[in-house]
Amino acid sequence: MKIVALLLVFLCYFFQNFVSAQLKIGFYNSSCPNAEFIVKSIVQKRFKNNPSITGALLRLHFHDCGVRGCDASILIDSDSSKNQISEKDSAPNLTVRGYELIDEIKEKLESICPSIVSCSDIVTLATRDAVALAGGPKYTIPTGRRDGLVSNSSVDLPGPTQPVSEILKFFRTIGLNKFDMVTLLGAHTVGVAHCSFFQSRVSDFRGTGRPDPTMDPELVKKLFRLCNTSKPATTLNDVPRTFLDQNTSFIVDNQYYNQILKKKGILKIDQELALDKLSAPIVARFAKNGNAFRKSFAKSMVKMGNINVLVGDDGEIRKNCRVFNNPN
Ligand code: HEM
Ligand SMILES: *[C@@H]1O[C@H](CO)[C@@H](O)[C@H](O)[C@H]1NC(C)=O
Ligand SMILES: *[C@@H]1O[C@H](CO)[C@@H](O)[C@H](O)[C@H]1NC(C)=O
Ligand SMILES: *[C@@H]1O[C@H](CO)[C@@H](O)[C@H](O)[C@H]1NC(C)=O
Ligand SMILES: *[C@@H]1O[C@H](CO)[C@@H](O)[C@H](O)[C@H]1NC(C)=O
Ligand SMILES: CC(=O)N[C@H]1CO[C@H](CO)[C@@H](O)[C@@H]1O
Repeated sequence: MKIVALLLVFLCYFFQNFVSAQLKIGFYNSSCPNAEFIVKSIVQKRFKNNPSITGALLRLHFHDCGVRGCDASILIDSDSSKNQISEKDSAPNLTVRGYELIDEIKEKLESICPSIVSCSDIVTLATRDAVALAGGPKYTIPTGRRDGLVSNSSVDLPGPTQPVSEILKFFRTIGLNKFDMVTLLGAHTVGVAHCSFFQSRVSDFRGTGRPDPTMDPELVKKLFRLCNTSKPATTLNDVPRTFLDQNTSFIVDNQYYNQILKKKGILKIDQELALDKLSAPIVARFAKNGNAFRKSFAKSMVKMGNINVLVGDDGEIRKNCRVFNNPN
């Protein structure tokens, strides 16, 4: 009897450890009860001043989760003294923004519950809150992510001129399917793109000397004028930019799908999504049915936020999101 009881206690102990080593809704309920509230209030304050933060966070979150999983690897600063180039300084991460907001939230959380809330959870929660503020779906998201110990500049995110089938291959490698792909590209319902990513579509498309025939001619004219500036840009951030969703540019809604059906996709991949037979039926459905998009978006965002997360004793809880606790 005694042995059986002991065994049971032992098993329960193991089971509990196993169960706790995963993401949970309200992971910080007792360790930092105000964590989610604090994230939300700081995002709210920023959103009031500058609603473009939703686009910034959505892209930041995707670029984090799309490389090594959602582990805040994108937040690490390069260390030039040691010649260490981190993920944020790799080519696909150019113009990713929102880092200072994450710093602000982290600083506040460290002051009330030091070393408890991970940077990867902050990015995930802040993105969730910014989506809701921009009129998108509200959803609960499990927490308990831990921060990674590696940030490498050799990053393999696909570019905007790759065909839908190639983009889909990438999504599959990170555990997402075709529906997730079409849904998550709907994040281009907010945010901006710089001329460097679409200029060839409006001037010299694939060496033809003409614009991309799949773009609305009025939009071609507008973007041509926008990008044909005489001012030389010194950094990529000086390059002119335009809204990815030309109609409801600050609202997380299904207008993106309606715009691409009107040939008003900005990036090649946006337009291709409406044209490729792999994705066109889903695009048509979301364009008609805003509610279907909202439900799908919440679901796929939760799924994206779960990619290769570190839990339990893996990784660490960074004190400063830009540096590892023990850099070397
Ligand atoms: C793999 C397919 C994707 C490609 C090729 C792609 C490509 C791009 C490019 C080239 C830009 C413009 C960047 C700039 O000019 O600064 C952009 C912006 C953006 N992307 Fe994507 N993207 C993809 C998937 C996603 C996903 C899955 C999300 C989020 C769930 C996302 C969210 C955004 C947002 C919100 C912006 C605007 C950023 C801002 O306002 O600063 N993208 N994307
Ligand atoms: C935290 O609280 C919420 C709301 O009361 C509850 O749904 C959730 O299960 C709790 N999570 C944990 C890990 O205690
Ligand atoms: C970064 O990635 C490259 C290519 O995959 C690899 O050769 C290199 O060792 C990695 N660096 C670190 C610090 O992990
Ligand atoms: C581009 O801009 C320059 C001046 O900045 C102007 O002279 C030129 O005509 C423009 N090109 C076109 C095709 O509009
Ligand atoms: C812009 O979006 C609104 C609201 O979603 C829609 O009713 C309208 O038709 C759209 N306008 C254009 C020009 O696409
Ligand atoms: C190579 C490069 O220009 N990387 C940029 C990546 O993003 C950071 C933060 O915005 C920039 O400071 C880097 O210059």
